[in-house]
Order: sequence, then structure tokens, then C-alpha cells
Amino acid sequence: MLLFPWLLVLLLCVVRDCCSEVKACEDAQKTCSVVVCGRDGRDGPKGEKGDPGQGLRGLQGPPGKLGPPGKTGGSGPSGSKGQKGERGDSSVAESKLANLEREIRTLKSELNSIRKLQGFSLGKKSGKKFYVTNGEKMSFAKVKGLCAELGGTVATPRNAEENKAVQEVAKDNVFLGITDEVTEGQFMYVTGGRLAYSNWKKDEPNDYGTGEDCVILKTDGTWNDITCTAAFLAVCEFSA
Ligand SMILES: [Ca+2]
Ligand SMILES: [Ca+2]
Repeated sequence: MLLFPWLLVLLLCVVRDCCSEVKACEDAQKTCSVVVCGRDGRDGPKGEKGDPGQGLRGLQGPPGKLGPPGKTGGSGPSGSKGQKGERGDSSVAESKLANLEREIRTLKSELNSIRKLQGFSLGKKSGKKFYVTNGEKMSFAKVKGLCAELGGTVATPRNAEENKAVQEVAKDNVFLGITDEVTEGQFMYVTGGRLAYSNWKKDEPNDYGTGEDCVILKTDGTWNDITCTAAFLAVCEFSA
């Protein structure tokens, strides 16, 4: 039965905020054996950080702008040496060369046929030679050039039969492949060698006037030395 009054006093102290008033407390002390009133104490030490809250997290924002390009890096280390390549195929070049050689042989064969045809139509065959003419008159130098261009030489009869063959082809005065340009008075074949045959006209060669170093075969079959710059018929000879 004694507890009831104490509880009543405590309740009064709380309800009336008696503890904030010293006087009220002193009054209470007079009637209370337990004092629960006093001034506020100092702040206590800071507590430990609490756990994260349980609230909802916001949505992830959009990605940021692209940053500026970085500096160019230095050269990397050299790679390892590759394997040796395969050898080139030379069979194509060899095949082309073989084709060219075949064509050259064909052309040579055709050229020989043409020469022989010319020999029959325009020239005269004598032994192992045949003679052709284009019917034109020109200096000895030009005759030499023309015959060389055709693969032949200036007509050079080395016996009476060949001399007659050239005479029949030419039917006019014609240069022969004989001169004394190297040594005056010593006539030689332009292809080399001393004369093996000659058919000089009487009193020829006479090296007349300022000099005569070339030779013509006259229409009568005889020879005469004459100036090389004069123009006479061109007759070339080829091997048959
Ligand atoms: Ca002469
Ligand atoms: Ca003469």
C-alpha cells in the first residue's frame, strides 16, 4: 500500500515538468525519497556509422560525353622474320621464248622461199648463187647498203658462168662487189680476198681521171674500173 503514493509523486514530477524547476524539485524532495531530476549532462561520444538505408535506389543516368583522344603511342617491337617465299615460276618465260624461236624458224624458212622465188622470177641462178635486181641505178655505197639490208652482198662473179648469169640478169651496166679502195691498183672482193677471176675490158683498169676504184660489168660481159659515186644498176647475190 505504500508504493502507490511514490508512483503518484513520480507521475506528477514528469507531467508537470517539475524537474526543470529547481524549486519544484526541492519541493518534491521533501515528499520523495527518490530523486530523478537534475541538469542535462555533456554530449556523449559519437556513435558508430550506421548501416546503409533500406530506401529505393535511383535509376542509372545516361553515359557521359566521349573524352578527347589520347596521345599516339610509341612504335611497337619488330615482328619476327617471315618464312622465305616460293621460287618464281619461269616456265611461262621459257614457253614464250620457245614460241619466239619457233616463229623465227618459220620466218627464216618463208624468207628463203621468197628469195628463191625472186631468184626464179627476177634473178638468175648460177651454181650455188642466184642474182636479183630491183632495176634501180644508184651509187656503189647505196648498192652495198641495199644488198646488206636484204641479207646478201653485191654481185661478185668468181667465174665465167657467174659472170654470164649477172650479165643476163642486169642487161645493163652493173656494179660488182670489187674495189681497189684499200690499195690502188689491187682489186679485192668487198667481202675480202684477192680476185679469183676477172674479165677486164682491154686497157682496163686504168684508174682514169681523178681515180676509179669501183668496177662495173658492162652489157658485153667485160669489166671496167669506174668512179664509185656514179650510178649503175644494183644487183645483189645470195646463196642458193
Ligand atoms: Ca683505182
Ligand atoms: Ca676505167
